[in-house]
Formats: sequence, structure tokens, C-alpha cells
Amino acid sequence: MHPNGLGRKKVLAELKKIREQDQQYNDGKILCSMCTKPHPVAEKAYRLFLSSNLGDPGLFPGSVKLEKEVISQLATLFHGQNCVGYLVSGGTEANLMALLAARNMAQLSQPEVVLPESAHFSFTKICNLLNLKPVYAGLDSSFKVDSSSVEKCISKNTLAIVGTAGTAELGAVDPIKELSYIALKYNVWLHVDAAFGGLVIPFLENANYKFDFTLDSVKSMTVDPHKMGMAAIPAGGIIFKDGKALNFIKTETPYLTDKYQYTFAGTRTGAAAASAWAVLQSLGLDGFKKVVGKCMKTTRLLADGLSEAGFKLVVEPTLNIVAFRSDKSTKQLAEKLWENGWFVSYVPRYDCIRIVVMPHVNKQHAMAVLNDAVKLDKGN
Ligand code: 0PR
Repeated sequence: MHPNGLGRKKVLAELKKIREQDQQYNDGKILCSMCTKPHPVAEKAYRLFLSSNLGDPGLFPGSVKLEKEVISQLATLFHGQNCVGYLVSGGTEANLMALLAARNMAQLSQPEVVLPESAHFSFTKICNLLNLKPVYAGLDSSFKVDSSSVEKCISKNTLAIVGTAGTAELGAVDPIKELSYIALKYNVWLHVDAAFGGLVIPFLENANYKFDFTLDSVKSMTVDPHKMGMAAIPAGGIIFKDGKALNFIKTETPYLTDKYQYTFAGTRTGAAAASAWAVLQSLGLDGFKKVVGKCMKTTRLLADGLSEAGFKLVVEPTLNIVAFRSDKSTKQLAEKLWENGWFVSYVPRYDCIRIVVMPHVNKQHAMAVLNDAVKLDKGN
């Protein structure tokens, strides 16, 4: 720290310079991210609620109202009634809260959770923290979890099954309805990780994925406004079908304005609730349909272009994620794309390049990365 302080002007000038070291979504070169530039209304809303703390609800009833409304609007999107939930730091914490509730409710001495091989790595952290044994179920040829494999993984120690509605690597939507039957048969909790897909799938045209609260066994869902919800980070969402779940995750907070807290984090910014709320309210269902429609159109264009150029798609895209391979070294191509300023992911599990077509990625960006991929692959 500087002994006399540098003063606001100098500090801000310095910060502006440092910020230039970060990549900017607007450049359209960030193709490996499930986050995006916050919607302009989200930015404004965030600033308005910068000092609000959802960790002490009695002081910030306005912010609490926004959080409740965001959860209720998301729950409605998934046909839930009387659901409860919170806005947390992200999908990781949302998934953690779901499995914490399931674990504490089941009270098994050697608890296990059945996870698809494609489950997000947050579950590895969560199993570690909660002392759960992960039991991995295999995938089918389109990279969705194979429900017969899930059933084989069930034992007397199973407390929950996890299904993903929009996997992080390929955007695959697990057969949640089939998982729901299995969960019902063995009386275990079904958690749906729709961190990414939750704000894509309901707005797809001609798609009919069943993954919501109308399925009996779905007890909790993760859906993140800071991904396709275009809210400012940190805005993850956890929704429980039944308020009773909260009894299993409550902690006494005797001297606070509320006597119990249900989230893992104590201090939580109300700005996240405001920014998520602002986007949901301002875009509405039609606005989301347009955003998702545009992302899907660009996804299709990119996928078709890559196929025509001789690349192999790992799978036909279901959501706004394209995964492809080269006949030559895919890993090297990914490295070359990075050297040329295209921030794509290389996914070792499938030996593929993954491009997430978020709202900041337009048709021109897609065509430009396609052209560069073709050029760079030739020299590979
Ligand atoms: N569940 C799913 C299905 C996810 O895709 C993710 C994150 C999570 C849970 C965890 O969410 P949080 O990261 O909010 O805790 N998916 C992205 C991924 O792993 C996270 C991400 C976002 C990574 C932006 C990079 C990046 O630039 O790809």
C-alpha cells in the first residue's frame, strides 16, 4: 500500500490500463466462456444495488424482494409452484446447496451420489467437501447419460442422482425424465444442473426437452443468471421444489436481522439479484427467445461451415455449443487459434475444440474463426 495514497485519479488511470490486459467480450474472440458481457440494464441495476447485502435481509428488504422474484420467475419457467431458492455465487455453490440438502435429509453413513461422466467438475469439489462418494454413470453415443448405466450405479447408499440439462463441454441434455423414473423407483433425490441450459432450453424453437419441476423426482435445480441470463457475476441460482428442503441446510444466525441463514455464503451482494431481475424484466420471454434464437442461428452456421470445411463435429449441437475435431492434431489447432487471438477451449476428454456461442458472439465472429480454423489447419 502507498504511504500517502495515490489519489483517485491516478488509481483509476492505472486500473484502466490494467483492464486492457483482460480480454473483452465485445471483441467477439472469447469463445470458451459460458459468461458474457452483462446486458446494459444489468450493469445499471448492479451499480444501483452495489452496497446491498442479502446476508442481512432485515436491512435490505428491497433487495430480498428482488431475489425472491428472480427465483419465482425462474421457477415458473420450469413449471414449479411454491418453490424456494437463492441467488448464490454461481453454479458450483448452487450444486453444493442441492447436494448438502439431499445429504442431510438422507442421513446415510456412507453416502453416494450418481453422476453422469459428463457432470461439471464442480461435483468433484462438492463430493470432496461433503464426503460423498461419486459413482459415475456412462454416456450414450450422443453424450447424454445412459439411464440404464445410472440404474446400475444405484446402491443402498445412493442419496441422489444428478442430471445435466446442458453439459458444460458439449451442451448435451441428459434424459431427465428417465432419470426421474429411476429416482422415483429408488426413492432418491434428483438434482438437475441446468446452470447453462436452464436459460436456453425453454427458449428453443421446436425442442421438447422435459427437465423441469413437473417431473416428480426433480427436487432441485441449478440455473445461473450469470451465464445465458446475461446478469453480472456473481449470479448463480438454486431452486428447491419444496421449502422443507431448507430445514436441512439452515444455520442459526442469532444476532442478525433474520434468525436463520440458508446459503453457504454469508455476505451476498444484492446487486446480483438486481442485475438478474433487470434482465428478466426488461427482456421478457420474447427477448430471451430472440437472444437464444440468434445464438442458435450462429451456432448452426458455424457447425455447417466447419462440416463443409472437412472438420468433424463431435455431435450435432443441441444448445449453443459447437465441438469439432480436425483430421490432423486438434490440440495443435486449438493452440494455433489461441496464438491468433481466438480463445477456444480444447477438451481433452473428447479431443475436440469447443466453441460456446454466447450472445457476444455474432455471425461475423463465427465466420472469421471458421476461416482462420481452415487456414491454420492447412498449415498444421
Ligand atoms: N454446472 C454447469 C453445467 C456448468 O457449465 C458450470 C460452469 C457450473 C455448473 C459451475 O458454475 P460456476 O462456474 O458459475 O460455479 N460452466 C463454465 C465452464 O466450466 C464456467 C465457465 C464460465 C468457465 C466462463 C470459463 C469461463 O470463461 O465452462
